[in-house]
Amino acid sequence: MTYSRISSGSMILVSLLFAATSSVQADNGPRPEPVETKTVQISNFQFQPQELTVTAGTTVAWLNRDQTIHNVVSKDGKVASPGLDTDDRYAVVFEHEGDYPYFCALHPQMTGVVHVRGR
Ligand SMILES: [Cu+2]
Repeated sequence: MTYSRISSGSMILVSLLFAATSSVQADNGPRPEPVETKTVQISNFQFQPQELTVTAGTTVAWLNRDQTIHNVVSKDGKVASPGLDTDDRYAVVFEHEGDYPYFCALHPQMTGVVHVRGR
């Protein structure tokens, strides 16, 4: 008796959760975000392009083309790659507008900036 009561209660809870999830999806509607990726090549101890302007929501990927390990870091911690070996890649999604200067901590003269603009 007690067991069957718990069981039916659980069923109702599951149904409510499912209904809530469904209605949230319906409210938002199918709106796939365009996923855009811009690549910054690291080559000859330089970020190329050194200055990059993207739309909010864009993924920026750094790709190390040098035979030297580099990394990509920013003072605000938004960008913080591990050491990138040759052909290693590191990507960050920039959701918010702003200017994001970054550099290579191993070669601090290597600098770059990502400008993120509104959609
Ligand atoms: Cu470097």
